[in-house]
Amino acid sequence: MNGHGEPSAGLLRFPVLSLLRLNLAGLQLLIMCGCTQQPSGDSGIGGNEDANRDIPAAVIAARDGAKRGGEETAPESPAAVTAMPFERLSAELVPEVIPANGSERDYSTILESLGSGLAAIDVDRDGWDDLVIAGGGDFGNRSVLSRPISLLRNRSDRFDLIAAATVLPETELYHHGVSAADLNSDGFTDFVLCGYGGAEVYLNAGDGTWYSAGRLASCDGLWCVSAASADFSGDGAADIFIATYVDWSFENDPPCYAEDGVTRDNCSPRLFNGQPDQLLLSDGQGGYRDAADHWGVNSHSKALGVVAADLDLDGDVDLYVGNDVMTNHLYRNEEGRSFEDVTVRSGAGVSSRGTPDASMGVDVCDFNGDGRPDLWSANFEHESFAIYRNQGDWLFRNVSELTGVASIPALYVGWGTAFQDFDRDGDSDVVVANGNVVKHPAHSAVRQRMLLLENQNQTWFEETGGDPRSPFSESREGRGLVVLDWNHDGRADIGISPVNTPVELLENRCSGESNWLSFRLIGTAASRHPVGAVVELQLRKHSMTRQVKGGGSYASTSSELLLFGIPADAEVQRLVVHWPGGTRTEFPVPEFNSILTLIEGRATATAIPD
Ligand SMILES: [Ca+2]
Ligand SMILES: [Ca+2]
Ligand SMILES: [Ca+2]
Ligand SMILES: [Ca+2]
Repeated sequence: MNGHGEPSAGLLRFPVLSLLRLNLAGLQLLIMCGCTQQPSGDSGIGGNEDANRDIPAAVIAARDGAKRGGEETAPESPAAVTAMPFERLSAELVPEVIPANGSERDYSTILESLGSGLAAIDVDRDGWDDLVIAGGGDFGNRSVLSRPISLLRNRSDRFDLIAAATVLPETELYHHGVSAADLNSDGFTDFVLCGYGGAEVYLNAGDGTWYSAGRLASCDGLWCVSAASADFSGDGAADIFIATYVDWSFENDPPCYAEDGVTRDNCSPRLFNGQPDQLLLSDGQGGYRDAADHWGVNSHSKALGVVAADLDLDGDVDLYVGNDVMTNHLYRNEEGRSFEDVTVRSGAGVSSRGTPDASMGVDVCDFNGDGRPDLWSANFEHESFAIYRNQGDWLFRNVSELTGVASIPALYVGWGTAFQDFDRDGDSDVVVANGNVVKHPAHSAVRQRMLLLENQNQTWFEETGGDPRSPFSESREGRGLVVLDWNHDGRADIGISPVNTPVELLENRCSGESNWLSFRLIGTAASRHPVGAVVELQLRKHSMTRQVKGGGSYASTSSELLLFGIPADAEVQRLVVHWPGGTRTEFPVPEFNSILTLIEGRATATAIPD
């Protein structure tokens, strides 16, 4: 603790403060390159006034406000940017899988409002990310039923639908979340299935099949939605945090109505009590110890999304939990012994008005390139999506207005979401899948379009939709969302699992001269899937960082690969990984446009074959 100043440099695993000495004045924008305007990477940070010529005036205003150090003022919206070209893969390439919620049974329960997610998992380690898709659920006679999980195997040029019964045991859960992680550190990715009434662990047998390791006992009877796995205790074994929702059941199912007062509709979570979130600490032998009470994360909140990452870069993994209609929670890991609830003093729990938002999907990313991980929350209609800039020392400033995020029309109910540099200009953009929670909304649509917000100069987010040919212009009941590079072209693609319509793979077709690097990290002293590890690419005048995260999005898990877009004129001078626990490994600078495995303590990187 050192007051409200900068974090103690001695605690940090890499020199954030040096990264903070960024002068945003020099970010240049080059010509249109097929996706959007491309700022230069390496010449960009620290430049001259000529560089201002092509920068939208509003961005300069925001930047100059920040430079003055006085009260920042929100810039006006810059001119519209070119939509990024994404194409939905055809049904020939992505066989039909339809997650469902049972809404056609007309029970109109709140259970129907959540939908379900998916995970990008390389199930058999052939190098290609596959898709594990939650099936959702159905209703019997005032009873809750499961639907099967689906697997789409990536054959490098198409996906094949694998019959679920041939690769994994059936679940009895009406389920939402697929939270992927290597839970037993054998190199093959496992997952936790979160559902109404519990959470079930599926372990990967290593041959493309899974077996059930049973339900997590402490979650029995709870409505589990999302999970995040990471080594919270620092003993090398992957632990699990489970986000739980409310106490609805058919015995606690008050009738709710649409605005006309007559038509039945799904109830609001405000009518129900929140349930206690769960923390399971691994004993390294396949067993788990309930630690939610002792670690101080047993909040009876109405949690939907969770992301685990090292937010203060001190070597342990912290937690951000998105709660519906309640304050979000931010937990600081106290050296692997417990969590401290720093929500109130951090400012990361509420809107810019100080009110709780209805948060669904959450993510972490250093959007402004200062080296510190920032927070993102996709919220409800009549609220703003929220971006919280990490100021250091566990202070997070809500900069939704300052970054243009608050300018997005407040019509959207946001769920699955992820940061990623989709246009490979060196900064992280953000995508959100949207859809309503009720069947008869009064002021907005049931089906909603997705939002792709392009990061401009690490200062401002501009919505890039609007092209009627884009899959982003189509409306869906959006829920689950993952990012993966399905075809290894270095362009980050998007997988989505809407409610009651087919899963889609949106392929990124951005063109341009930029380069890319993609990394899979393997811990040795740190846990094998090293959540909290930071890859740092040092360019001539600044660094780019990406962190391995646990959980994130909504009920979904994106690819474990960290994909960097690298502007065409950028030159990578060093590649350093900062591992959880505080060690670092420097690797030789790799050839551009490759996928590499980086192992803690080894000096060489290994190419992942394609
Ligand atoms: Ca495993
Ligand atoms: Ca930490
Ligand atoms: Ca970008
Ligand atoms: Ca791609």
